[in-house]
Amino acid sequence: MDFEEKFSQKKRQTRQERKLKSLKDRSKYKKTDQKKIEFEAPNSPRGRVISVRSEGVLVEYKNQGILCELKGSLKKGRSRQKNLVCVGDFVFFEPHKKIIEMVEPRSTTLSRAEHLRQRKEQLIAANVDQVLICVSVAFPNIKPNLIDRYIAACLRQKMKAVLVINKIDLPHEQHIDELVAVYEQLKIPVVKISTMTDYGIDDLKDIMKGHTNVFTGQSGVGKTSIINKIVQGNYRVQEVMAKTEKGSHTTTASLLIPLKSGGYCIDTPGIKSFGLFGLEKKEIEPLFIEIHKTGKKCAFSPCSHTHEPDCMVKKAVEKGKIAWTRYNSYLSLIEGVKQDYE
Ligand SMILES: Nc1nc2c(ncn2[C@@H]2O[C@H](COP(=O)(O)OP(=O)(O)O)[C@@H](O)[C@H]2O)c(=O)[nH]1
Ligand SMILES: [Mg+2]
Ligand SMILES: [Zn+2]
Repeated sequence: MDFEEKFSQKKRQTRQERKLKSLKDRSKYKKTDQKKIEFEAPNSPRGRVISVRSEGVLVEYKNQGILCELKGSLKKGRSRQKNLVCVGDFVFFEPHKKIIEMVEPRSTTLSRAEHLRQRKEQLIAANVDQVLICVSVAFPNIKPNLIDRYIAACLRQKMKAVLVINKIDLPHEQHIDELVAVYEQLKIPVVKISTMTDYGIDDLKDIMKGHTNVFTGQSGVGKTSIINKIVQGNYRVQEVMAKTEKGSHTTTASLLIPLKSGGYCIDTPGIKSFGLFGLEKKEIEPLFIEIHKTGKKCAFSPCSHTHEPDCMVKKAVEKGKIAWTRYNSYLSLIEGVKQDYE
């Protein structure tokens, strides 16, 4: 076979490969199409929920905010959710009566449960692809347990997690670098910022670009202040009360705000606790990727990494290879499930 022949054979091959690939791609499209038509979209306009208020549901449609009511029959349906509609939802509404007829199936949800026994799930935001887990170096202090629960929730829903460490301008006692190393090892992007000095704000803007981002974290960490910086907005920031050094809840309802660079961000009220709704014991370990990986080498299988002998996870924690804060967070979820299911 001379060079010419070889060359044309190669060309044919790649052409065939390409054809095969496009065929495969097309079948993929078909699947998603099928997924999309699993629900029957009404002929009415489709908007996105900006905020849920006591007066009604504010829906964005063609750059306008329309205050809608929820259709009565939607309210009657049995639901495992405490709230039927939440920020980020895509909804179909009747434009004259301004009534929401249908909530589009959600691609992702950020939700919480007060505790695992709670029957209803509280939806925080829907159709979000990136969760910005906000903490501050001081006032309030960092709670690794809360960070890890958010990360677990992100993995469960296949949303991206980003750790945002705010108030870097303040003197801080906590070992921030250690914390950063723990999460960077887990391949979670970490950004250190300050809304006071603007440190890191541009990096955060880049990370947010094109995504539907939700800001979560304790009250007082600076979520609303960060959003004000990013969108040059003027949303109400809380005053820190001198006595308790804790803020009052200023952000009372979640709010969806469009970004100039494309995408959205959602502000949420601070929460005190974050439980994963309907979490089962067997789900927990894979949500802690380093524990899951190390756990494959344990003597017992399955190993809960709590009391079993020759547990490689416990050994790794003792050696400092797995952060004890992460192990603690894992234990706290296991403990929570135990109380409720055993
Ligand atoms: N020192 C410092 N204070 C900040 C920073 N960002 C926000 N704050 C303050 O933190 C408090 C809480 O802010 P807020 O945005 O309401 O927090 P949220 O409850 O998470 O929305 C306010 O008093 C802000 O002025 C920062 O980068 N550095
Ligand atoms: Mg706020
Ligand atoms: Zn083990």
